[in-house]
Amino acid sequence: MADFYVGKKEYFPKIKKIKYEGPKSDNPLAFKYYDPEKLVGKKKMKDHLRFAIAYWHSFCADGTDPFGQATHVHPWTSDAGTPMEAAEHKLDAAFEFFTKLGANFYCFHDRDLAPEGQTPAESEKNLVEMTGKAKKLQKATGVKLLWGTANLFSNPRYMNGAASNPEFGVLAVAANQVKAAIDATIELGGQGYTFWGGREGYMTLLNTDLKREKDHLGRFFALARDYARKQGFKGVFYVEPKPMEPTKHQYDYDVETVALFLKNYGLEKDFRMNIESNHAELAGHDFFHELETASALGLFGSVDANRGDFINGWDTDQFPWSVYETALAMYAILRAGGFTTGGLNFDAKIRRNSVDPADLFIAHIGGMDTFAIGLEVANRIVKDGVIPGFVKKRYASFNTGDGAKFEKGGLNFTELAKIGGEKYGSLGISSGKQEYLENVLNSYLLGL
Ligand code: XLS
Ligand code: NI
Ligand code: NI
Repeated sequence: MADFYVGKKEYFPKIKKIKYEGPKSDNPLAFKYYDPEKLVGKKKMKDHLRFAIAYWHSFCADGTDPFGQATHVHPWTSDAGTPMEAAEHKLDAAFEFFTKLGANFYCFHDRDLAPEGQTPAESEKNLVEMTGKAKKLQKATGVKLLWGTANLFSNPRYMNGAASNPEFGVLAVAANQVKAAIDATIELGGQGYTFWGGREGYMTLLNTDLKREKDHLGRFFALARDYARKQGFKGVFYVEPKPMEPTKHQYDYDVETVALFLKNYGLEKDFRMNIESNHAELAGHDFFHELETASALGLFGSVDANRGDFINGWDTDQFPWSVYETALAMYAILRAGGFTTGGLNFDAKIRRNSVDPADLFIAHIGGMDTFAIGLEVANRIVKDGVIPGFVKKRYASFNTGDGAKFEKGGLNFTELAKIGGEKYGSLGISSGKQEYLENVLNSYLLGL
């Protein structure tokens, strides 16, 4: 990876390459725990964590919220010029940021990278042009595309959904857009392509044919997959579950719901989950639960790394900060075999009132350190073996004898019930040891 990239203009002139300085450093612009080259188990930290930057939050958002105007005045957007020139400035700023921070990957929506034109053809032309420029910068810096996606929720035409829109024409326009976004992803060597169903859901069932909409969504995914494969796409498709917001109910509700959806429409071989911490919470789960569930179903893929707020019930998209959450998440990820095509994409935004240019760096540094701590703790959980060992022992009665027979399908229900009758009275009562296990986790965390 190039030390850092500076285009025609340096957008963060006061910030140099971010370095690892260790836990004793008080430099807000240094890593305290994320040491990219450090070996954790068999892999380097950077290869375990595969950090990616979300183009939309970091380079397109401007602090606007439903109650107020922009607060982040980015030099790359305020620089005068045509929309395409502005897109180029943004691209320069983004690659300067990726390389100064030392993030090896990024993710984008088509509309983040290139402005929408007057017609689908013009939009595609813009995207092709910007893809060419991004490809050059990827080559110059070594930064890679983790995944691409299409923004099928901002334009008013998608107000009733895109692939689940009640009007066929809108669905077809969405296909036109996704085709171009897939082409761009392939051109940039993207390792994945993501579908997040922003408005694929409903506001009220009074006006909705739920079955037809789901069928359309399933067919749309299958057609997009077939197209991408035909074009030579070797990466993974992700669905990113989220239960609501902006719709009242989103069809990609949570991991279990999406798993069934994928199976119903024959998508389970090509699709995996992109799990976002904040979305898990909105679905009434925690991050650990969603990761474990995906892993149990063989559908773990990638992660949108952020966090919600325990009090607020919306997608606050804050930067990861809870080391408990990241420790458990990394434990689930290690057990799932780690990332292959996926990674940790910071789908997180600095607060509206974080207006110093350095804040974008500080936020990501904090998120990266928080995940580095999580990785170290998860590695200790695995290495020390107390927690996984306890879990293994807890199920030991299924390892031999009738328990093993049951697992292998060697008992019918009458036989099983008969054993139950015989075993009654000789049952062991064993502790679940939750508090003990929580204390063990604490000892790893605090003993770092
Ligand atoms: C919104 C989603 C979105 C996806 C990409 O809540 O997290 O940002 O990650 O479309
Ligand atoms: Ni996301
Ligand atoms: Ni989100």
